[in-house]
Amino acid sequence: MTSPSTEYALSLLASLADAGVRDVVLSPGSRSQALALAAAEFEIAGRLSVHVRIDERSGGFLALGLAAETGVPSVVITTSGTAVANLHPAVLEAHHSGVPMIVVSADRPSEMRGIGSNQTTVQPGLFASAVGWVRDVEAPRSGPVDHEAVRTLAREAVAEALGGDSHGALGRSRGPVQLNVAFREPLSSGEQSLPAAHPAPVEVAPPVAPSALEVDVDPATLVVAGHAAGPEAEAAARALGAPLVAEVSSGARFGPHLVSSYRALLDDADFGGRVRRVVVFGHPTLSRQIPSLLTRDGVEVVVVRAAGAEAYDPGRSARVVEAVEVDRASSGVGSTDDAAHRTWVGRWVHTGRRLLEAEAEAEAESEDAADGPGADGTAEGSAGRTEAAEQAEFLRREVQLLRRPVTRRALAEALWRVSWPHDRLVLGASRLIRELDQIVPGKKIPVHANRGLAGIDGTIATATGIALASQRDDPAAGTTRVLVGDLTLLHDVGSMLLGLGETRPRLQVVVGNDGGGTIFDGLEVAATASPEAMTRVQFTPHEVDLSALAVAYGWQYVEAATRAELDQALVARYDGPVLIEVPLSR
Ligand SMILES: Cc1ncc(C[n+]2csc(CCOP(=O)(O)OP(=O)(O)O)c2C)c(N)n1
Ligand SMILES: [Mg+2]
Repeated sequence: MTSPSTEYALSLLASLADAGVRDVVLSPGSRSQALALAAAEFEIAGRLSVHVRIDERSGGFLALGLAAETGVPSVVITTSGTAVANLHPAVLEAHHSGVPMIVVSADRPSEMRGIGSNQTTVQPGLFASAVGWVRDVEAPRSGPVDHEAVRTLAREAVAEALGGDSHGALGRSRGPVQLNVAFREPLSSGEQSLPAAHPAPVEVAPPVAPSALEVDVDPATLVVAGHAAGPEAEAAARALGAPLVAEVSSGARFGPHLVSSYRALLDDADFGGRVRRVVVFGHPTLSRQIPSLLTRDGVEVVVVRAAGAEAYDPGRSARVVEAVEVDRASSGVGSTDDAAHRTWVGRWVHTGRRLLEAEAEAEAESEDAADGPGADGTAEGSAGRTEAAEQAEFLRREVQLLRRPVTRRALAEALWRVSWPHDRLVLGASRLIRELDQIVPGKKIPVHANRGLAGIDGTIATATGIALASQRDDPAAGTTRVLVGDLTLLHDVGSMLLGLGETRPRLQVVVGNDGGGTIFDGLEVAATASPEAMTRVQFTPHEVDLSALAVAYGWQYVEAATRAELDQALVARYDGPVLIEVPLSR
């Protein structure tokens, strides 16, 4: 005889799978045993992928990464008590970045709540406004389970996570939802008979004609593509004849209107100072120049509603719209091909490019100087040298370059250079994502970053989810590389734990190790505060042996101290995940 708990769990997972769910992440626990054991059976039957993690915090971010890659809500199952609360960081990130996720939290039945029962707290509502939909399901009782009711509930959960209502219309942002399910003893039974599959994926489509704002091509307009803006931003910039400022994780960092070195240009009265209108896509978070431009008097702001709970509107004055449609006809100048528009865009693009080249040259020169006299081959002058001598000199210089220690700039460039559209790049919060944002040229690479709340938590788990989903779903998928600082790695080091039987991701974790959080060295207060205090409470130094961590978790480990070693490490073939440590100076 199967228990009501197991019957219910089987019905729920069958319904979720039928509704389109593909990934279930779970952690061990007693109250949730019926769900976990049922999930294992569905995996054997090939109807769900199951991922097991000991730490729910890792599990939550893994679910986030899986959903970010697939676009399909992932399910994360926990037992009762603090286990549920460990999902909170991932749930918040999913809420703010608009990633669909279904939390299924197992709970005590109502008669055991509020009386100090072991491992029992108030679970419905635990995530407050971060979940758009919460249901508290009474413990299943003996007698046949009402499959139709369970199916309706599961479909509603999936639709709500996808931002739709039960009629399939897109009503609000995608994000996390919570299904709290009580279970009474017996908590499960070993016997499992799976309901037949009736696949009918829930589809949530935007309204047929999204209400679009018509904008004409004047006045002087800039398109800003923040995180996850997508290719629409690039298309809009071209249609408007506007320069495009696209953050590195925007998904819009390409095309003829892309502007390099945008921070310097936005600070310049001749460029940023002339902007009269900004059209924002996605969620910009990486510079102070963008919010400052959007809050300036005399700048009209149009925000195209992005994924995530809140529209980005730093000046609280933006026109928030579903989409923009460019109206060329109503423009006084008639077309974006006219000279005025070509000049406006051309100046931004060319000046940005020149600035970037100048910065790169300045950095190369200062490194040459650091290498000592004669290092750049110019000290003796080249006149009168034989061809052979010149060639030898050239080779010597190349070798010297490759032996140089890795700078943040070199690290950012190397990572961007080796990544291609079939790869995935995941960027942790802090300095290194900003380094890439400042220097890398346009290229169509799928870049992910948890920019909803820009936490340094859960980055390894998120990247693992992206790697696992991409290598399963896309036969041509390449390597997932995640770039993190040392504190970001250490914060989520528990996510390196892959239990026996778990799929090992094709993942390179590249850690720029500068011994602490160097981003805080750039705080204004660092100029006046006591250096000891700054080091102790902000930089937070450590001397963790990262190679030993890799060994402990059964990962491969490579130290890449020079540029040659880094280039090699990034393109080498590994069997499973690898930790690539790049020493950086503070
Ligand atoms: C969960 C969380 N805690 C704290 C912070 C604040 N924070 C931002 S960056 C950072 C330091 C990151 O250091 P590291 O990863 O070594 O990068 P670095 O700046 O040294 O390159 C901290 C603690 C945060 N963003 N998220
Ligand atoms: Mg650091």
